[in-house]
Amino acid sequence: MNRDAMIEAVRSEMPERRWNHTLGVMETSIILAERFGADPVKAEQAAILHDVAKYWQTSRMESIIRQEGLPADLLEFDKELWHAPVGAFVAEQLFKVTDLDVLDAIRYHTSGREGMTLMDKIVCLADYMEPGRDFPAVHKIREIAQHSLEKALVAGFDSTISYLLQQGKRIYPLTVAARNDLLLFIR
Ligand code: DGI
Ligand code: FE
Ligand code: FE
Ligand code: FE
Repeated sequence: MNRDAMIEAVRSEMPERRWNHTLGVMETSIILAERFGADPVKAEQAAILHDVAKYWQTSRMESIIRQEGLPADLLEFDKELWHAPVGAFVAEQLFKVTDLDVLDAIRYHTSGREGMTLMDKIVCLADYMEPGRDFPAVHKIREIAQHSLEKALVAGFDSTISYLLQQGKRIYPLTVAARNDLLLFIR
């Protein structure tokens, strides 16, 4: 599917506010790809698709997770995590994306993972710091991202983990693994 058709198809899956967020992630992913030496075309494609399943019904996401053999442990954690692996499935099956860098960047954009690729890092960080985002740590994250992708991502995961702790929620192990691994990377 070409870029314009993909944009229209994804846009129709979400309210305007979420589409504006996606536009922000596209713009920021391109900037970060250029800054840190990744392919901006791939980064933009992952950004376009990253939240494609965000507004799918929980039951629809759950069916895909079960039927398609996506990690079943997700079902025991916050539903907010589900749209990322489901989105990668949709990108592959419906949008016919074959590039593993793009698919994995979608799959891990929420949780992160141990051994994040450059593309994983770019899309995950762009999702945290796109211009429409406004949470206490975002200014600091944008500043750190001027020089370090990994340090900025740690700051992002720190803010998510703090929030989850405050809410008394469970933390998905991949998020802890992602943060631990990034801390080794920057030491
Ligand atoms: O889809 P977006 O809103 O653009 O952002 P996202 O895909 O990064 O989703 C973030 C939400 O997921 C955020 O509200 C926190 C929630 N969440 C719940 N459990 C976890 C989690 N995020 C991470 N990284 N790890 C968790 O265990
Ligand atoms: Fe998301
Ligand atoms: Fe995120
Ligand atoms: Fe997002």
